[in-house]
Amino acid sequence: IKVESFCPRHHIYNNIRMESGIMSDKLNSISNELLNKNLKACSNEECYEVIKEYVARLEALREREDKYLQSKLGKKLYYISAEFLIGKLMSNNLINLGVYDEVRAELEAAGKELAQIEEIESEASLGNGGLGRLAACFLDSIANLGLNGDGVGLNYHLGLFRQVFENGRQKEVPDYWIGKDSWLIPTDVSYKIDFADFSVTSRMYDINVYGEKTTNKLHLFDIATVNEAIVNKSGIDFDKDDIKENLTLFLYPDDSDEKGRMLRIYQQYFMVSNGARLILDECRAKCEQLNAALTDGERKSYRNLPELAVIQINDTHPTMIIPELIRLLTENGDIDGTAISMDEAIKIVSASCAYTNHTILAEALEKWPVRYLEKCVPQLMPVIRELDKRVRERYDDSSVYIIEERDDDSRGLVHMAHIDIHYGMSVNGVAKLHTQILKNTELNNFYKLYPEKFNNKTNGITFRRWLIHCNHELADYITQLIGDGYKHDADKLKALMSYAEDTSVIEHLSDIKQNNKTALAKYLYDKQGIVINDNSIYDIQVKRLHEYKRQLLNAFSIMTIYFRIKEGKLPNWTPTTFIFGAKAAPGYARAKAIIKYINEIADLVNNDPDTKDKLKVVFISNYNVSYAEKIVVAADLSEPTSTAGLEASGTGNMKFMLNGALTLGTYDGANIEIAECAGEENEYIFGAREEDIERLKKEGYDPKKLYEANPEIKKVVDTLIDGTFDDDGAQGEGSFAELHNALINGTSWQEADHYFHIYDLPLYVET
Ligand code: 26Q
Repeated sequence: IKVESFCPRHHIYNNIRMESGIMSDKLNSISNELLNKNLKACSNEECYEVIKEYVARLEALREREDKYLQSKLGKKLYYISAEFLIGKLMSNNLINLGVYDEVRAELEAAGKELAQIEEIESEASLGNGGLGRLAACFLDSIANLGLNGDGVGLNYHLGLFRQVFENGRQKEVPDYWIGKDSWLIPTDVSYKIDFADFSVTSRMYDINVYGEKTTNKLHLFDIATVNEAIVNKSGIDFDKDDIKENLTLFLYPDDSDEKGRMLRIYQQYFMVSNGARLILDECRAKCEQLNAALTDGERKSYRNLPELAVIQINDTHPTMIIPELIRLLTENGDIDGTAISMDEAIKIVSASCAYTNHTILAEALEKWPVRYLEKCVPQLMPVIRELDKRVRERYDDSSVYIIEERDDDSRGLVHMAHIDIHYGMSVNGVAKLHTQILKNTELNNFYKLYPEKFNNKTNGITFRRWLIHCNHELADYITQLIGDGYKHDADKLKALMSYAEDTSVIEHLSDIKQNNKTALAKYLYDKQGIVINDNSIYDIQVKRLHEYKRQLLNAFSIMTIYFRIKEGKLPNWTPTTFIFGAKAAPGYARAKAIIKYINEIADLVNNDPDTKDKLKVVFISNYNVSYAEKIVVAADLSEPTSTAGLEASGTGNMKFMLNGALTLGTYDGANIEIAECAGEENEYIFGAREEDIERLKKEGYDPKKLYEANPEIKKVVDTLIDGTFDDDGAQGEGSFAELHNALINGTSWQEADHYFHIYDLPLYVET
């Protein structure tokens, strides 16, 4: 039976599922069995263990509907990705298994709080940002749609670095996440993977991905010889020499800046070679099962791979799976031992692979020196050369070749994306504008060759994590209003439109927002000792730190507001808390300078008696998925401010909008489609559009002129160099001066204000 409990503070009914009228006793019986004590007597750590065991038992007992068992024999998606930014899993697993309310109720009855128990779980930060989080969201959605699809990736021992601030500057510390609290399940699957001078033995670990009716897997490959002791204690440096010890030690913290290349190739090959073998083994197993009921002429084999598997290549990081599959098929032949020719292998693999592009930033497009590949994985080079040769035979245009000839010691560069486009069946961008740009400019030469391959798949987010899990109050209230069908069909949220003018509903929604704001204030205080006023507007920008995302624009705008308040020009200013969260790639000096600059601004405005009650700037350290879950629900304003044309999609923008924040952003990526869906009145669009940027570039953009003509801009931008802030004594030649120079004068390798901060600043401030 369903019981509703009324929560007077939140004026909300909570649905609690009870069985036979008595509170469920499932956790309690497990704790008695496992730990020999009542749930009440368990510590939070023990409760966590009990919940994990409960989930494992639910999984073991799950009824397998015939439909889903059948689908496992059919075509399967392999989403192969160097990153899966899955975050914490406990609560999501409970939600997806449909037992969240029941577990929470039993814990509450035993005097335990689920939120406290969540703190026990270490977060799996196996991704840098959007690309890795997208992969994790897709896995959740695939499972919940009841589709047959698994993830394939690497089991990094250390996730993305943990960020701490020292004197306002980012410092990276290692993030060990694997412990007894992790959801990894060792499997028997193991392969011998060959590199040029040595081999390693892999082991596959699985993480279950629960859908409403089916369970899929995230397969993460690892080796037993990784040595965590080689990590330099004071930071994230480690001994790069012995691949056997460091192969899966670290997730590369480079979000588009190139670094640590050789090891990156070892990692990529290790991932794809394991993935390719797993895919072929599963294909063989399916063929054997299917063939039992088929006659001679109908028998399935590797030649039927495109009917049985589709391999989605998440950016170019797993691209080597194409030559690796071709190599395995041509070297080992078909299931029955018959030979597979190069022509046939290319045809089979090309019809099975699809590629997603996530960026047009030139520095993020992978090009590997032939010399590196020859040194790490020489077995792939003959295949890559063959693929290149075929392209050269068919096309004159050297811009579409796979191997770019060079006169240096690289012996040529392999353009990974070119392999995907020529030898895959689909190329997709991640938002309408991004796909348009791929077709019309960035990949236009390829679009002309293969128009039929290009398509758009605008990104999305899983509602289960980004609404139901992170905003229980809102989810419960929506359920009260429109039922819970939206939990598996997001379109059903449209039913809320009938309440658009209902003031009591609107009031209730703002009460929920207020509760989330208060909860965030408390969390920030408990976690980082930060005090914020929960009656202020929360204006939030959380994402990786990158010049194109333009956190610096936000910083300049805050300084503009600061000066205007000081000059008495903003008498009716509503107190606002600006919250930043962002990690910078460790080698990305400018991004790190921007973090320091924002921390300096915080120091200034938070302590100035003229502004401290009106402006508060907070840079939370170590922004990650768990933080995001608490932040997006509390935001009044979201700030996706990228230079138009450069944010392929963005997905944070969707999380904020879903949880009722307004948006102040550029006409870029998925912001455009969000405005189309949610109404332009809910999205405050500012600044140059993509076509304006193109025009400005053609006409010749001169930021120095704009800066000199506008005293307010000049004053703000000059805070980088005029002594307003301490750049650790480096005045005039430190990291702030470098930022200033890059904006106003440019450098030998980049024109001034490459990301159009100065042009957009007044438009942004006004909006
Ligand atoms: C490349 C070479 C060597 C080492 C690292 C890398 C590397 C690592 C991570 C390159 C790129 C990334 C991550 C890219 C990323 O997160 N892109 C984002 O993808 C999202 C999902 O599609 C989009 O919403 C964002 O707009 C896009 O920036």
